[in-house]
Amino acid sequence: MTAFDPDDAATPESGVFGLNDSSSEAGVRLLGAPFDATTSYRQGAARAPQAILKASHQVDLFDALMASWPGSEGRPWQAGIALEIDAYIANLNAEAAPLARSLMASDQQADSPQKRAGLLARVNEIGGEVNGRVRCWTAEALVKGAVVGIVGGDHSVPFGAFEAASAHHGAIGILHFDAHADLRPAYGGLRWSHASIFANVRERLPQVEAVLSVGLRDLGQKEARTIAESGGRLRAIHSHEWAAWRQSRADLKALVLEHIQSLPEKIWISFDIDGLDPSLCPSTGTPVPGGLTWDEASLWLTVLAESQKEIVGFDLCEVSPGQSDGPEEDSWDAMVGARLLYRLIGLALARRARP
Ligand SMILES: [Mn+2]
Repeated sequence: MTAFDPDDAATPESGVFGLNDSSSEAGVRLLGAPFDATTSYRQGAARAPQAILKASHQVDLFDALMASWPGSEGRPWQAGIALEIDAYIANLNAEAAPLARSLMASDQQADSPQKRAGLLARVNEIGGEVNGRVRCWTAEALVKGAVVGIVGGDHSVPFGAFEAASAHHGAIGILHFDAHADLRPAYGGLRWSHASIFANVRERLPQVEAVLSVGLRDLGQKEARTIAESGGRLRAIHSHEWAAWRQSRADLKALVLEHIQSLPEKIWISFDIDGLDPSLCPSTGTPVPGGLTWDEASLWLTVLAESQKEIVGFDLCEVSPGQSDGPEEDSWDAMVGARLLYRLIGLALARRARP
């Protein structure tokens, strides 16, 4: 058998990034959570883990940007990377998605309150079950010393990972890229909605000492007030503020560093792909104009890599391969997602917990 050549083309049957690492040996463990029942506009994120797996075969395993990061050699694949797509969560999604659809589509006057309450209770129960699966998986991977990442799914899925990471590490901060603040309590009655994940963090996870949300540009009035009244626990860099810095030719790197330095020493990165410009994620569930360019997102990751912060894990959510994505068709959204995923992995490896 010949040695693995990272410059070779990936074989179609190979694992994520063309590797064939088993979960038990891989230094980096990824959980694919194919769940998008709580998306409020268009679905598709449940197909992201599979689409990103396929697109990852096109990613070059050497990354010159990452080669310049301290603690990284630009070759994250050497640590071993394994992606496990949770079939049980896929089954939960198959049950919950039509229930959530009918809740959102139904005529609130025509449907009996009992019927709605029953549907809602079941969808909320399933959301709780997804959280439990993700929490247990993450806790186990952390105990084994692996670098952990969650591949959504919609932005409801990483809540269990936040729980596990904060239980394992104590105080953490979350660096959150998103067009949305996700601070709506029980959006549409859905307690574990993708629009509610940081409302749930705020209420239920006191160990999360700070959340910095970057790229916000679609925000409810109450969400803005929640941020303003959080006493600095919730922070935001709105897309228009970022654009103003960009236009004024401010030193973006210095501004990014200043914000990162103000976060706790241990950081989880929660990346909703719609934080990026929609040209990079045209099929995502709730696209909004504005946002970060690819190179600006890479600047954030570079400053983090150069900082002294520890990255305790990450998630990548709301990538949607799009409606037209047939088995033969490649997805641009998934291609962007796979490349971002590789950089998140490289960052977490460079800034991982030191024993
Ligand atoms: Mn979003």
